[in-house]
Amino acid sequence: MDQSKIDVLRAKEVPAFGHLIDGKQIPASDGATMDVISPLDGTVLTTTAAGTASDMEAAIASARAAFEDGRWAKQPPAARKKVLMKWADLIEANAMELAVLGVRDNGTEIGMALKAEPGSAAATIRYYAEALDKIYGEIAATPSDILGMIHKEPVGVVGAIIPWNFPMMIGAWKLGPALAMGNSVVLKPSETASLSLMRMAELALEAGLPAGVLNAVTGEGRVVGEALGLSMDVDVLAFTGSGATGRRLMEYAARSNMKRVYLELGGKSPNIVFADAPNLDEAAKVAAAGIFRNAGQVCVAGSRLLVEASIHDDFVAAVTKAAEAMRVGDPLNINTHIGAINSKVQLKANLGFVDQAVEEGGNVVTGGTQILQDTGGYYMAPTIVTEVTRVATLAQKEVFGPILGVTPFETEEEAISLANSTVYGLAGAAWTANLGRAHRMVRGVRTGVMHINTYGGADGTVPLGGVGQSGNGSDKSLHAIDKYVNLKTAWIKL
Ligand code: TXE
Repeated sequence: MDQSKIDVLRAKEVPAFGHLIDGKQIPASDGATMDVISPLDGTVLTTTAAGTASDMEAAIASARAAFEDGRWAKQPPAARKKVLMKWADLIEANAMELAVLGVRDNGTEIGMALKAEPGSAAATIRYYAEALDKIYGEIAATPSDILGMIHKEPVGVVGAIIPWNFPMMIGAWKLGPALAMGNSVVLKPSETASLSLMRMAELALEAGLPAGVLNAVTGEGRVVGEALGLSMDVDVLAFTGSGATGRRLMEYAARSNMKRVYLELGGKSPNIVFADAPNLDEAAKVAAAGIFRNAGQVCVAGSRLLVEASIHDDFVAAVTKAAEAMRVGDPLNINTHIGAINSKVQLKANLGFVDQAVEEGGNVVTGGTQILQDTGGYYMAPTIVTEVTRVATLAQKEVFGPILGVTPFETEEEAISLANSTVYGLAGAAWTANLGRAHRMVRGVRTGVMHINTYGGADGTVPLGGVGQSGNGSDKSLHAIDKYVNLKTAWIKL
């Protein structure tokens, strides 16, 4: 990474963003805008359109019209593939510009942002572009006078509601398979991090995606998000965000057209370290990175450290050392390990979790405070709290910040029972050199992704989906395609 190039990009003025509807950038119908506050220094970066319900309805109508006339869905697979491949190339060609824009908006450290945002988004779009002409229907095992065929058809209009922590990556997880299968999409980016995703959507048009196939509307979740959720003309909602909003989306679906709702709702993922881990030093460093990168604003963050009691004190000391060695600060400095907290609201919530942990008997070993106040931005020291009980708030509620709670265990059974004692089930890890134990942990922990002797890094070839209140349906891999197709049976008498 070239610091001077980043510095040039960070000095650029950011233009005001409008919605993207029917291939055009347009303002909100009532002209209203929202300030975009940069978490780096608390200043106003630019404005976006503060969408109204009627803006959202216009975007949905445009997506519906595009779907019905087949301008995308009826293109030959090879043609759709070409456009999506070109889009991936354009994202890559503009990677640094997109990454810097995104970081100024959401605060992720640039090293991670570059890889996880344009890097991963381009790879995801390319993966589904390459896959789309290899997805076949089926012929059923019927009596000889019947032909039973199973077609995979696009569902129609997909509403994709995206959070602020990795807008481009998570956006691509929905857009890639939805567009590859011929659907139209209406995007609703987060109000606190929309810019890079809006720019990425514009690049899709540049790549040749027909107008109307991808529309994007900014604004408050309770206004434009609700209008998307309640629409009679949206067939699928694909969402990543909080449980509270996920619940609302299910209600919206029930109150409107019973659209399919796929939810990825974060977690309270356990990172379980046994005394027989192959390399405890490595485990400590990875445990720190697994919670503190992107300031803990990661759905799969290893936010609960469960440690075998016999190594508890030494291991906590090693994770603390690793955490204290991580540099917190300006996310656009290439030497920064931990960037900014996305918003003032989120920072306040994090600090509230620390207070509550202390009230509940937790011991703050390091961090626990806001730092770098003189920048005007939102920064927090990586925080480790020990003596966190099974039922403590820190063991039960998703924080989505740089706070690690530590709980000791004595036996494998107790580790599994602790791991499974939340309503969530998104990710997790176990560190052990015992092969049998490793497999027992994979089977025993109720979760979508279980790592062994590592944490994070699972790429686009494998699914990411939650169980319990972490959600349903998977992003990534070929399995994600199922969310964006209908199976249609043709039963033919020969
Ligand atoms: O989430 P919201 P927020 C968790 C994390 C975090 C908490 C709050 O614990 O602390 O959620 O974050 C849109 N109808 N995660 O407030 O509100 C909203 O505009 C339709 C975990 O940012 O769920 C945004 O685009 N849409 C997580 C998106 O929902 C609505 C990532 C997410 O915002 C809406 C982010 C409504 N009524 C937060 N209300 C993960 N799983 O990785 C809001 N939205």
